[in-house]
Amino acid sequence: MRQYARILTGRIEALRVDVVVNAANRALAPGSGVDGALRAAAGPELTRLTDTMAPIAEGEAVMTPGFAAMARYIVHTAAPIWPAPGDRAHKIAALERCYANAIRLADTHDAATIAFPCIGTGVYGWPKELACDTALAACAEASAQTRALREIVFCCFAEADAALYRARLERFLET
Ligand code: AR6
Repeated sequence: MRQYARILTGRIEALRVDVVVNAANRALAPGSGVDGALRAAAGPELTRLTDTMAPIAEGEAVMTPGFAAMARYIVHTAAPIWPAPGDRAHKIAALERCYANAIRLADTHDAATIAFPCIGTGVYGWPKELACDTALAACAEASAQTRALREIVFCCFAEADAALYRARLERFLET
């Protein structure tokens, strides 16, 4: 995945990429964090459309246009809520599907670049290390089967999150 991965610190709604991924909820209802920022950037047409697409399953990914946002498309996916009751392995598998399904969907729309936030690590309460390991493993596996995709951006809100991704990506590539 070395040729694919770029780690940066910043706001995901400011990135000019083919696809940005939204850390949504299953109801695709307007929220805070990444979701609030992307909806503000895209404008009201986005929520009018997502209202017709909900609900989605945990780990499912659905695509909309970016509307007024910088990105061409927005992929909406919902992580499990980490502190909610439920099996740990099932939650990890669902977070893996968030990444894998987003990559597959982007690739089938000929996207060359996709940007992910640290899905699940805000309102949904995932431990950052576990969420990072899950993201990297899922993206490495899914990106081995893509046709159009050239770059995966891990867009971290905080510099500490970017440092975590950099350290883990290095270790991940050594194994
Ligand atoms: N750009 C990049 N990263 C951001 C931004 C931004 N503009 N804003 C926050 N982050 P969250 P979740 C980081 O809560 O945990 C919403 O209300 C943030 O610091 O956006 O999957 C939805 O509607 C954190 O590291 O997503 C759902 O109900 C990461 O992005 C629920 O929250 C994810 O934080 C989803 O929770």
